[in-house]
Parts: sequence; structure tokens; C-alpha cells
Amino acid sequence: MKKTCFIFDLDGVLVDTAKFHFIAWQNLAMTLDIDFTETKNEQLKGVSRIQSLEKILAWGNKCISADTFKQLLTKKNEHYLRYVKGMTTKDILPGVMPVLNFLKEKECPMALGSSSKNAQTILNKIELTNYFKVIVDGNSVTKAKPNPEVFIKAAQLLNCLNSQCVVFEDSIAGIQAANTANMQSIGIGSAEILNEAHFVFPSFEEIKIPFIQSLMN
Ligand code: B16
Ligand code: MG
Repeated sequence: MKKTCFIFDLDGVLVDTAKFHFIAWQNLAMTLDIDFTETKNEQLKGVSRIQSLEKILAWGNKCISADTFKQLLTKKNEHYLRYVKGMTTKDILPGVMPVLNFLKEKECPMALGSSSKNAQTILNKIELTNYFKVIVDGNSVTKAKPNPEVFIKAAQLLNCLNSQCVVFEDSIAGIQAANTANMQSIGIGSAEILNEAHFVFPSFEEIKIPFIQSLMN
């Protein structure tokens, strides 16, 4: 029998970069005179950089040129990367390391499945690159979450059936992507927001090893 494979989202699951994305988008929205709240930010989690800006502009009923669009994307990313620059292993969210170490010890295949084009930079900063046999990020997919491409690609590269994959996600888009791929979805965050997930935990700290064992073949 094949082993269960575990796919981890990055932003908001392994590290709290979701707050940095929020600050950078909020700052950009402010300069465009667009109202941007935490509720709206939920709709950007897991969504690609380009689609995030498209959504913000639509919320503000703004039309801009292709050149300005590109400039704004660069501006947002530069602002975001200023926060990323200072990241260290201390930024790994509580409860993550015990689960990663347990899965590593049991030789369970693990992949990263992130929409971020900065995923590799962040993984290096927090020294987690070596935990993942496979890394699929915003540079290797053509369709962003909620499209399941990122997770399907990760499963293929792990040589694992979709139905044998477990996905940890903090975003509505990511949970939808995992469900569409016929994978088990574990939401990290609010049960109200992530109500489509198969299981939801407020944070990784609440995920105990017996639960992880219950997911394993
Ligand atoms: P970047 P994840 C996603 O990462 C973030 O949740 C989302 O807010 C961000 O817009 C997207 O990555 C693209 O990120 O601008 O760094 O390429 O949660 O899928 O790990
Ligand atoms: Mg995320």
C-alpha cells in the first residue's frame, strides 16, 4: 500500500507571511484610494499576485494601464520582500516543527504547494527547504488556486494518487483547490471561513500526532 503524501501551503500555514501580504496590499490600496479590509483580504489568500491586484482594482472600480499595473505589482512585491528579508527560523508558526519532524521520521513524502513566487526565498530563510521532496510554487503553475493545478502537480511529482494526499491550507481558495483535486483538506484558521475543509484547526498547535497518524496509511 502506498504511503499518504502530505502537501503544505506556505503563507499562513508554515509561516505567518499572510500578515505581510495584507500590510503591503493595504498600503497599495490606500495609495489608490480603495477601501481594503481584513474581510476582503481573506479573498486574496492563496490567490496569485496578478489576480490579487485585479480583485483590488475591481473592488475600487479602477481602470489602469498595463504599464501601471506592472509597476504596482513590483511596488507591492518590493514592500512585501522588505518584511521577508528579516525572516528567520523563529518565524515558523508554533506547532509546525513537531508535525514536520514526525512526518520526516516516518519517511512520509512531503511537498510544498504554494501560489507564491517568493516561496523558495522564504523556505531558505526559515531553513525548511530540505523537508520537502517536491516544491511547487507560483513559478511552476499556470493557474492559481482555487484551480487545483498546484496540488495535482505536487502529487504527480511525489508519484502519489490525488486521493492519497492530505493538504494543509489557510485559504478558502486553497481548500477549494484541494477538494477539487479529490484530496483531504485540512484548514488552518477559522472554521467559519474555512467551512469547506474536511477538518479545521485554529492553528498548527492544535494538531496532535494521533490525528496525523489517523491520516496515514
Ligand atoms: P507572491 P500561499 C500565496 O501563498 C498567498 O497566500 C497570497 O496572499 C499571495 O498573493 C500569493 O501567494 C502570491 O504570492 O506575491 O509572493 O508571489 O498561501 O499559496 O503559500
Ligand atoms: Mg496560504
